[in-house]
Amino acid sequence: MDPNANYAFATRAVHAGQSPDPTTGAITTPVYQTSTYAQSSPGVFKEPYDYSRSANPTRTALEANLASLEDGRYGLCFSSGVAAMATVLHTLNPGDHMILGDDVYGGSFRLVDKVFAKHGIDYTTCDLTDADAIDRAATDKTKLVWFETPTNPMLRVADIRAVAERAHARGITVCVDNTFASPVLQRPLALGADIVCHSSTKYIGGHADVVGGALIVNDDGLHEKLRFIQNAAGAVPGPWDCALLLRSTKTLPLRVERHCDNAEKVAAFLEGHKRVRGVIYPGLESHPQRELVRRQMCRAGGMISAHLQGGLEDARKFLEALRLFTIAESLGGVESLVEHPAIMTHASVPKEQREKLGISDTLVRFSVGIEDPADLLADIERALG
Ligand code: P1T
Repeated sequence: MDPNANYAFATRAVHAGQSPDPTTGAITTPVYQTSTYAQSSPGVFKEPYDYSRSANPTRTALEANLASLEDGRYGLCFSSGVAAMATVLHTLNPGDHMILGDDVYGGSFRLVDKVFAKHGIDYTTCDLTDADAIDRAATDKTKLVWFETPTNPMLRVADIRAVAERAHARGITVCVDNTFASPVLQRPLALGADIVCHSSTKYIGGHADVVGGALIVNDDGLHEKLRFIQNAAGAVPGPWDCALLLRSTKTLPLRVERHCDNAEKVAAFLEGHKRVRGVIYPGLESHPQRELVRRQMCRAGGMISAHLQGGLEDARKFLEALRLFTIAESLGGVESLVEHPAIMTHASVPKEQREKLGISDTLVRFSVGIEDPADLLADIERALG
């Protein structure tokens, strides 16, 4: 790969961060299964490799690859998505305040509410589909705004550029969790965000076999701070997981296109079904931020939420009756999954907050895989029946 060429996304997905191994010419980046590295004299080593918590060549390749896909300068990889988030939160000091999107993954909310709040980080949750909410929630102590778009599980969409403008006017750092969109569909750094976060467990990994996280930034100072915490707090991924993720990113654009194709069909089918009360999918004309979705995302992604008719028992029966969609937490893999946010992924969000957001007993969330769409539709049709 020519380091000076301006390659397109799909080319960078295959090649960025990776070149034939200098010792053997191996095409695939080796799994550097080592915890440490020989030093020729104390403190003399092949920079930056002195110890694998600080740096490992397989991780270096993945970090460069993800940075390239997010149009960023620096990538940092972690052992999970919440470990990546914790690293950002560690940049805050006791007494600081943060704004948290009101609809985020339950585990992200729990990390702020149950772990960092205890260490003196104050927070306010906000519906950031209205960027002016920043002006209402910010105080002179606010240092960070953290949000997802599209959100988990209500698939609401925030205007990244507008939020970043409001936040930057007050000197607030902006972090976008881009897990649901993936860098194929949306690049938050180009829209003004300072940090992009991923649970690489999801679309980036794509095969339900790795738990991982990533941060991508452009700013040198921010990168240094996060790199310091990555090493000091130590939530790093092992080289095998990095190798699996490097394999996965090569097919990321192909997979995400197919997830979108299939989700469009499933959403349209659900929207026309009498047993479904409402469908939330950013690609439907009925989505309240459809115009913004067109502006900000290439396509609408593979996630769908739907309110079913009836009550909790009807939702439970539907989920149990599905045969291709497996009931499981997580998303973004090649296989279709389905889950019940109120009982599963968002159980740690207080009931009143869930009700306010619309995470009811009849809400189900689909992660549409890359199977044949006719089989997926037949499965849903039969289970609804
Ligand atoms: O599970 P982990 O890799 O730690 O990632 C946490 C996380 C962060 N951000 C978003 C938007 C997420 O959806 C998640 C994890 N979510 C699920 C497991 C789920 O089923 O929603």
